[in-house]
Amino acid sequence: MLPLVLYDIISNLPGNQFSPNPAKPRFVLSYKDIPFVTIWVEYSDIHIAMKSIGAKPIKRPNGSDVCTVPVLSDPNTGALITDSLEIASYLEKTYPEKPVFPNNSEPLIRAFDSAFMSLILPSIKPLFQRSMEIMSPTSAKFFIGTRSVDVPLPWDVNFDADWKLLEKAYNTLYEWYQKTDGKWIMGDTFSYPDIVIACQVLWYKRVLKEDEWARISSWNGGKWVQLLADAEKECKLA
Ligand SMILES: N[C@@H](CCC(=O)N[C@@H](CS)C(=O)NCC(=O)O)C(=O)O
Repeated sequence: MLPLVLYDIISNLPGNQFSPNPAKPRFVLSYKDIPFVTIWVEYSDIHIAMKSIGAKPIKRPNGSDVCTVPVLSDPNTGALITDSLEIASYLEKTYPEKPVFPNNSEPLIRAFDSAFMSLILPSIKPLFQRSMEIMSPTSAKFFIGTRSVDVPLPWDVNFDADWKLLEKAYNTLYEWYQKTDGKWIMGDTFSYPDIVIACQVLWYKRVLKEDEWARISSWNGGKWVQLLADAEKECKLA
C-alpha cells in the first residue's frame, strides 16, 4: 500500500502540528494503521498550494472561493479529498477496518460535528490570537485578514469573558459525556467525536500559554486532558 499524503499547516512550534482540522485526519489515519506522510504548508500559501494540486474549493463568507487544509491525497485510489469530516468519511468507506463511525453512526456523528462547532465557535477569539502568534509574520497577517471577516477583531481583549464562555461550552460537553458509562462519548466504544474533541484540546495545549492551558486542564475534573491522552494512546500517537 502506498502512503497517503496529508496536507497540514506549518508553524513555529517543534513538530509543527497545532491546527485542529488537519489533526482529525491524522488521528483517523493513525488509528486505522494507514501509512501516510505529511506535507506542511505555510498558512498564507494554503489556497494557492491546494488549488495547484486540484483540491476542491469552499466558499468564504464573502462568496469567494478558497481552498483549505486538511486535504488528503490517496495514491492507491486517486482520490483527493478536502474537509476533515469528508476525509474521515472517505477513510471509513475505503478502509473500513477499525471503524471511527461504528454501528452506522455517521449521520449522528455528522450532527454532532456541527453541534460541537456551534458550541465552541463563540469563544474562539483567544485561540485565534494565540494561533496567529505561532505563525510566520506573513501567515499571521494573512490569518488576521481572512479570519477577522467572520470572527471580528479585536481578539485579544475581553479574555476573561471568552474563557468563561469556553468553560460554559465544555460544561455542556461534559454533561453529554456524563450520559454514558465509559470514557468515550459512546461508552466503551471509541469513535470520531472523541477524535474531534481531542484534536480541539490538542490545539489548546499546543498554542496556549502555560497558565491558560492550566486553566483548561482543571475544568471538569481534568476530563479534557485525560480525553486527549486517552485518544492519543488509542490512535498510537503518544
Ligand atoms: N470545515 C473545514 C475547515 C477547513 C479550514 O477552515 N481550514 C483552514 C485551516 S484550519 C484553512 O485552510 N484556511 C485557509 C484560508 O483561510 O485561506 C475542515 O474541517 O476541514
